[in-house]
Amino acid sequence: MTDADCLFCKIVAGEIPNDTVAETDDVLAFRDIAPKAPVHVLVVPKRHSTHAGEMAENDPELLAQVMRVGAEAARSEGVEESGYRFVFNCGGDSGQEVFHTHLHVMGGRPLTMGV
Ligand code: DGP
Repeated sequence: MTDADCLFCKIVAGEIPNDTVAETDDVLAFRDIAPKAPVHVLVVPKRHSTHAGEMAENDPELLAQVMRVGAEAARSEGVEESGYRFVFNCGGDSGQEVFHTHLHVMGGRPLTMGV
Protein backbone atom coordinates (compact mmCIF):
# COMPACT_ATOMS: atom_id res chain seq x y z
CA MET A 1 0.00 0.00 0.00
CA THR A 2 1.21 3.50 -0.77
CA ASP A 3 -0.17 6.91 0.07
CA ALA A 4 -0.17 9.24 -2.94
CA ASP A 5 0.53 12.27 -0.75
CA CYS A 6 3.27 10.68 1.32
CA LEU A 7 6.82 12.04 0.85
CA PHE A 8 8.55 8.78 1.75
CA CYS A 9 6.21 6.74 -0.49
CA LYS A 10 7.36 9.04 -3.31
CA ILE A 11 11.01 8.42 -2.39
CA VAL A 12 10.38 4.65 -2.32
CA ALA A 13 8.70 4.91 -5.73
CA GLY A 14 11.71 6.78 -7.14
CA GLU A 15 9.66 9.92 -7.80
CA ILE A 16 11.94 11.96 -5.51
CA PRO A 17 15.71 11.35 -5.61
CA ASN A 18 17.48 9.96 -2.56
CA ASP A 19 20.98 9.02 -1.49
CA THR A 20 20.48 5.29 -0.93
CA VAL A 21 22.57 3.48 1.68
CA ALA A 22 20.88 0.05 1.50
CA GLU A 23 17.84 -1.58 -0.03
CA THR A 24 15.99 -4.86 0.34
CA ASP A 25 12.72 -6.06 -1.19
CA ASP A 26 10.80 -4.48 1.69
CA VAL A 27 13.00 -1.72 3.14
CA LEU A 28 14.92 1.35 1.89
CA ALA A 29 17.69 3.18 3.77
CA PHE A 30 18.82 6.62 2.62
CA ARG A 31 20.62 9.67 3.98
CA ASP A 32 18.58 12.32 5.80
CA ILE A 33 18.36 15.55 3.78
CA ALA A 34 19.07 17.63 6.92
CA PRO A 35 21.50 15.50 8.95
CA LYS A 36 21.66 16.16 12.69
CA ALA A 37 24.82 14.09 13.13
CA PRO A 38 27.75 13.11 10.85
CA VAL A 39 25.88 9.85 10.17
CA HIS A 40 22.13 10.28 9.81
CA VAL A 41 20.34 7.59 7.85
CA LEU A 42 16.59 7.04 7.59
CA VAL A 43 15.29 3.48 7.22
CA VAL A 44 11.75 3.12 5.91
CA PRO A 45 9.46 0.18 5.15
CA LYS A 46 8.39 0.33 1.50
CA ARG A 47 4.82 -0.41 2.56
CA HIS A 48 3.15 2.68 3.98
CA SER A 49 2.35 2.89 7.66
CA THR A 50 2.08 5.94 9.91
CA HIS A 51 4.68 5.26 12.60
CA ALA A 52 6.58 2.55 14.39
CA GLY A 53 4.02 2.22 17.19
CA GLU A 54 1.38 1.34 14.64
CA MET A 55 3.75 -1.09 12.91
CA ALA A 56 4.64 -2.75 16.19
CA GLU A 57 1.01 -3.81 16.47
CA ASN A 58 0.19 -4.43 12.82
CA ASP A 59 3.42 -5.67 11.22
CA PRO A 60 6.11 -6.46 13.81
CA GLU A 61 8.08 -8.65 11.39
CA LEU A 62 8.54 -5.77 8.95
CA LEU A 63 9.46 -3.44 11.83
CA ALA A 64 12.17 -5.94 12.82
CA GLN A 65 13.48 -5.82 9.24
CA VAL A 66 13.66 -2.02 9.46
CA MET A 67 15.80 -2.32 12.60
CA ARG A 68 18.01 -5.00 11.08
CA VAL A 69 18.72 -2.79 8.05
CA GLY A 70 19.36 0.09 10.49
CA ALA A 71 21.98 -1.98 12.31
CA GLU A 72 23.58 -2.94 9.00
CA ALA A 73 23.63 0.74 7.96
CA ALA A 74 25.35 1.66 11.24
CA ARG A 75 28.02 -0.94 10.43
CA SER A 76 28.46 0.14 6.79
CA GLU A 77 28.58 3.83 7.83
CA GLY A 78 31.36 3.04 10.31
CA VAL A 79 29.62 3.81 13.62
CA GLU A 80 28.98 0.30 14.93
CA GLU A 81 32.03 0.41 17.22
CA SER A 82 31.68 4.02 18.43
CA GLY A 83 27.95 3.71 19.06
CA TYR A 84 24.86 5.10 17.45
CA ARG A 85 21.25 5.96 18.19
CA PHE A 86 18.00 4.50 16.88
CA VAL A 87 15.04 6.92 17.05
CA PHE A 88 11.42 6.36 16.05
CA ASN A 89 9.25 9.44 16.34
CA CYS A 90 5.61 8.43 16.80
CA GLY A 91 3.05 11.20 16.41
CA GLY A 92 2.96 14.96 16.70
CA ASP A 93 4.35 15.56 20.19
CA SER A 94 7.39 13.39 19.36
CA GLY A 95 8.40 15.83 16.63
CA GLN A 96 7.38 13.48 13.81
CA GLU A 97 7.03 15.50 10.61
CA VAL A 98 6.80 12.79 7.97
CA PHE A 99 3.97 10.39 8.72
CA HIS A 100 5.49 7.31 7.13
CA THR A 101 7.30 5.02 9.57
CA HIS A 102 11.03 5.74 9.64
CA LEU A 103 13.95 4.81 11.81
CA HIS A 104 16.60 7.49 12.37
CA VAL A 105 20.11 6.00 12.65
CA MET A 106 22.43 8.69 14.02
CA GLY A 107 26.07 8.62 15.04
CA GLY A 108 29.55 9.84 14.32
CA ARG A 109 29.79 12.11 17.37
CA PRO A 110 28.77 11.96 21.04
CA LEU A 111 25.01 12.46 21.22
CA THR A 112 23.05 14.04 24.04
CA MET A 113 19.39 13.40 24.84
CA GLY A 114 18.70 16.62 22.95
CA VAL A 115 20.50 15.01 19.96
P1 DGP B 1 10.69 13.13 11.64
O1 DGP B 1 10.78 14.47 12.31
O2 DGP B 1 10.98 11.99 12.60
O3 DGP B 1 9.39 12.95 10.89
O4 DGP B 1 11.88 13.09 10.61
C1 DGP B 1 11.74 13.35 9.24
C2 DGP B 1 13.11 13.44 8.67
O5 DGP B 1 12.98 13.40 7.26
C3 DGP B 1 13.85 14.72 8.99
O6 DGP B 1 15.04 14.41 9.73
C4 DGP B 1 14.21 15.34 7.65
C5 DGP B 1 13.98 14.20 6.69
N1 DGP B 1 13.51 14.60 5.36
C6 DGP B 1 12.44 15.42 5.11
N2 DGP B 1 12.27 15.53 3.78
C7 DGP B 1 13.23 14.75 3.20
C8 DGP B 1 13.55 14.45 1.84
O7 DGP B 1 12.93 14.92 0.88
N3 DGP B 1 14.62 13.62 1.63
C9 DGP B 1 15.34 13.09 2.67
N4 DGP B 1 16.37 12.30 2.34
N5 DGP B 1 15.05 13.33 3.96
C10 DGP B 1 14.00 14.16 4.21
